[in-house]
Amino acid sequence: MQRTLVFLKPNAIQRRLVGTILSRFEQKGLKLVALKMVSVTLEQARDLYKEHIGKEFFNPLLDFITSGPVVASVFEGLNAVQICRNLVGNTDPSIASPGTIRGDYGITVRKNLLHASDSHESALREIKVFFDEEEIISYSSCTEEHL
Ligand code: IDP
Ligand code: MG
Repeated sequence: MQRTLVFLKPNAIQRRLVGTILSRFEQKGLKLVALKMVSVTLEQARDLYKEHIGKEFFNPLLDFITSGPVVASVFEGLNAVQICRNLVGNTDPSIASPGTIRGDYGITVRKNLLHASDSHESALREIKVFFDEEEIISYSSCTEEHL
């Protein structure tokens, strides 16, 4: 089983889309194993997005991510990283396919609603930015035999 970080950006919370967005991952069949609402520190934001240090959108991105509460979650399942990226859609919501979360609810790249890890390695690193190991809950779910 693979785990991935799904992180709802401040505008998803402001727009009251938390339940709507998290339900996409649940309905697909992924298992929620960690969840919390937090105010992201500048250090955490920098750590999460360190691959983008130096790009012109880096500082505005940090300003946005630290502008209000966010919701951080970990979903688990076979191929969870790729499945979540598929559900999230293109980075630019204006070209993301309808049916994806960004395609259905977003307009601009900066305010594209959420983050999902882009590889197994990124997921291992990014989950640690927000969660201690004991905050991630292992449990069996009665739906597993039906997926
Ligand atoms: P991803 O979120 O689809 O993985 P990345 O290329 O990793 O996309 O970029 C990280 C985040 O940085 C994006 O989700 C978006 O919020 C922001 N971003 C990326 N490219 C641009 C841009 O060209 N202008 C403004 N913000 C951008
Ligand atoms: Mg990325």
